[in-house]
Amino acid sequence: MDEKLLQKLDSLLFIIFVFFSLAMFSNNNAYAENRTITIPLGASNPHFETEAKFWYEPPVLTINSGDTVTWLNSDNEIHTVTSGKGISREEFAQGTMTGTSDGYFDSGSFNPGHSWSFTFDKAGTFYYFCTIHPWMNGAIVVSTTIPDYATDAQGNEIEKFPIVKYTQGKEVEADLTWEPHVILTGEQITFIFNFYNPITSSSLMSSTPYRFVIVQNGTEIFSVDDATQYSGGYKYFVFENPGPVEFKLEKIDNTNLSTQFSTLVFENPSKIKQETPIIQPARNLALSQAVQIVFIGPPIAIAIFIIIWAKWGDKLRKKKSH
Ligand SMILES: [Cu+2]
Repeated sequence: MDEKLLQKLDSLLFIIFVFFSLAMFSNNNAYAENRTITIPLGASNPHFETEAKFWYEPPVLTINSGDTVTWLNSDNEIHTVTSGKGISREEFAQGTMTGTSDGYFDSGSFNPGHSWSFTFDKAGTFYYFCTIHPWMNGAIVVSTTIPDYATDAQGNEIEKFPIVKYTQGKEVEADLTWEPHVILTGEQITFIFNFYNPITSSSLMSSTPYRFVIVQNGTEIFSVDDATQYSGGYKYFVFENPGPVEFKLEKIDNTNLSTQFSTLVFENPSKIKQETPIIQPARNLALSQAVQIVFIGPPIAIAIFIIIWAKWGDKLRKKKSH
């Protein structure tokens, strides 16, 4: 092979390599991420002279549902990460020394150099503070991305409804569909199913007994014994909580035959607490900016004036002397 061809092959391989790396990278983004918040040096100091810009850095972190946040204590004091509302600096000045925890999460005390993690599976805005230094405030904003297609509990797209499944020994074919396909909390979902004989493809005789069960996060949340009418049946259900769910059709025809299906339930965006958290800075940054304008502004203006004067003034003077 001549050298030019080899070079072309090389660049082609490189392009393929880059393409696959990018594809893998974007794939990774579809899954839960790990995010870090640092408790900086000086975070325990409630006064303006602390070197910490914020008690928790970043003070407001936006993540996706399923992401894990790790708080790293880089200060030289013990701290906590406790959900709820701490106190403002004004309240601190007035002598208030306790925040109000809401019980969602609590790290307990953790030492300098140590960290604590929490996985957020609920969407919403969650404030937190340090119970030892309650002026330390932070917030996590958890958003949910709702796909426009249904998936199974593992996140694989369900390409066709009804979903066709068989009992273990292929004795019965069970077809299940639900509407709407993407399930949101608080919305009525209609389940429709039919039983068939897989060999003859004909419907099972009418009035086939079955049990319809819904399991969410390992807990049975709905169960009903019924019998089909004209080989099929339907059920309604409203989900209260987001998370993976399993639908089971059991005891088909009073036997141990069963099939199961799975999907994800998403938090209804209309029910998510939408709030833009405002966290006070540790240092009074507004003041220091004002100081910068007063003390740095005029000297810069004077310097610019001198430079212009030196350049143009010189020329003007030369012109006059000619
Ligand atoms: Cu603290």
